[in-house]
Amino acid sequence: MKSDNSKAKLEVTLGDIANQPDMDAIVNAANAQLQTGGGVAGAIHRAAGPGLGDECRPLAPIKPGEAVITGAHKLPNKYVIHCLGPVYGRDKPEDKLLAACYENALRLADKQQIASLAFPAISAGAFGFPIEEAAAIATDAIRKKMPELSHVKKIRMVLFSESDLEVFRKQL
Ligand code: AR6
Repeated sequence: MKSDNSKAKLEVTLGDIANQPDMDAIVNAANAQLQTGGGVAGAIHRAAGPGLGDECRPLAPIKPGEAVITGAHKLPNKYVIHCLGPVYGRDKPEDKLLAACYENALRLADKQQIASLAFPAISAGAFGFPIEEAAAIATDAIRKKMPELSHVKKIRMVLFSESDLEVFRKQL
């Protein structure tokens, strides 16, 4: 499903964020230390190999809402943008911090002249965000940022289950 504006397009799909070979960059739902973990961070670091953790080490720690960019190592992409989402119920204001992840990732991508970027549902796993809230914040933040983007032409939300995909579809 696609939602158009004059410049960039937003689509949603079911899949694995570590297997998006047609995208220039993927976003990691990172931990503060930017190292491997469960969920998205585990999948990305496993596929990228240990070089990603090595490149990340001097960039850590990051704070909730922040984003940093690295190479993609053995992944089929050019870049990985690492975002630390807020922990639901702990990092406040969680809605603004989650929106900041999407805004900062898109700003970094555009600065790097990246044309296509895939996001997972940041904070909607181990960090406990209800998927409905996470989807509303993510799609709203992306849509607000889209008109400002010069280089990013394609934004993809990659969801890990049919039910999460359906929640995001309803937002579009
Ligand atoms: N591709 C796409 N989506 C995925 C994948 C995948 N391979 N794996 C899980 N998801 P999470 P968070 C979905 O926990 O909530 C880590 O351990 C998942 O179903 O990866 O931001 C880090 O080290 C959920 O909807 O990220 C951090 O400590 C969404 O991606 C912490 O978890 C995010 O789940 C970050 O927690």
